[in-house]
Amino acid sequence: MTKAAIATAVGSPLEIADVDVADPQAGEVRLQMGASGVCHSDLSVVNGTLPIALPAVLGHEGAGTITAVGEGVTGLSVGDNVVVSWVPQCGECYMCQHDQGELCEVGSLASMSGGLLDMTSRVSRDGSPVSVMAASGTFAEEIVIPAIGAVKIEKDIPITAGALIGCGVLTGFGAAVNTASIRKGDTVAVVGCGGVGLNVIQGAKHAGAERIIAVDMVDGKLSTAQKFGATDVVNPSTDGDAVAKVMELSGGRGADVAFEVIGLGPTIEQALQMTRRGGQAVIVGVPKFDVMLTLSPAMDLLVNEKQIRGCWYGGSNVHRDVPMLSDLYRKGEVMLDELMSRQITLDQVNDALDNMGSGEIARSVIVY
Ligand code: PAD
Ligand code: ZN
Repeated sequence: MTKAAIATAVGSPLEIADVDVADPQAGEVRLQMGASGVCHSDLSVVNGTLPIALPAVLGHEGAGTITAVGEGVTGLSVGDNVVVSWVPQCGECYMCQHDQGELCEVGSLASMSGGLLDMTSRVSRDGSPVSVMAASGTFAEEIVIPAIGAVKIEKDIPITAGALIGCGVLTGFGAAVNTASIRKGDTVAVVGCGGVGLNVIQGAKHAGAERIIAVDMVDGKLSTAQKFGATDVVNPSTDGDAVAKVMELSGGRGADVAFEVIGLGPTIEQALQMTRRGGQAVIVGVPKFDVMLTLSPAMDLLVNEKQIRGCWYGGSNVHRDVPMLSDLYRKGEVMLDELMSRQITLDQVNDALDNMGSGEIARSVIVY
């Protein structure tokens, strides 16, 4: 028996329950979870923004230790610490071969299926199957995942830091470093400075951005943003219109790159409006699936030659980027411990979801 946090219906708190986790099949590994961050995408399942098959074990940002390996698994052994990739990446399909591992043809199907690569889950409760979020379901003491979704990290990386790499860091840092084309000296705007947005900020700094304008409705988030590299802050609830403020701070031209890291139609449009002519708007936040945008192809895309880029999982090749981020952490060039505002137990996960918006919390991290 394994304790897990299960979403049973949209709008209901997660149930903490005992589940059975079957042995790993061929190409799978079993993990004793070490830690799991609580990401806004988990909340998006609970509030219905992100539809997945329920009941499901939530959680997709985690790291743990391998306790069993299935048949045919190579390169991973019992005792290894691994980061869980919420898009398993095979390295061999068309997308992986074209440096778009985040869209892996094998892994992304699994990731949306509620199961593993064969689209079935290893988790059951009282004999009935329970789905897992994003081919993982890290809100559980033990999980089974595809081996191609397990990325080994060295033992000097704290397991909590490894967990945070798994979603927020890969996504945010990758949005700035992989998806956007930030040039040295650029001005960027980051709309939404939660767990993912803070990583966009540190990624933009790493990529050479000179001015980083952080936009958020909560002052506490903005002071954290400054610690991660924001040079200017805008709180639209007290400072006025975010677009006007960013225009003013960028000499009337707009940001070279503007990131939306919330997942709302109006703020995505704001990000596009605050992007300079010829610049890029990078959309990271995940809105409801029926949200549509208003934009003028003639003005926005042609006359003003703006680019809109979607960013899934930070455009990350996890097998390349997890070791790269671990190295940067070792060298003190990426902040991971500072992202963890508080450590909680699995039983406190509903509380963490409720407190997501609070100014003090960048990330709550479940430690098992
Ligand atoms: P979070 O809740 O920690 O942060 C969201 C931030 O936005 C908070 O600081 C809010 O205060 C702020 N905010 C909310 N409304 C506004 C507003 N109108 N104007 C300005 N600021 C506002 O979330 P997170 O950082 O964990 O996730 C952010 C989004 O990124 C969310 O939509 C999540 O689902 C998405 C995500 N996308 C991917 C991907 O692959 N694209 C991966 C992981 C998460
Ligand atoms: Zn996430």
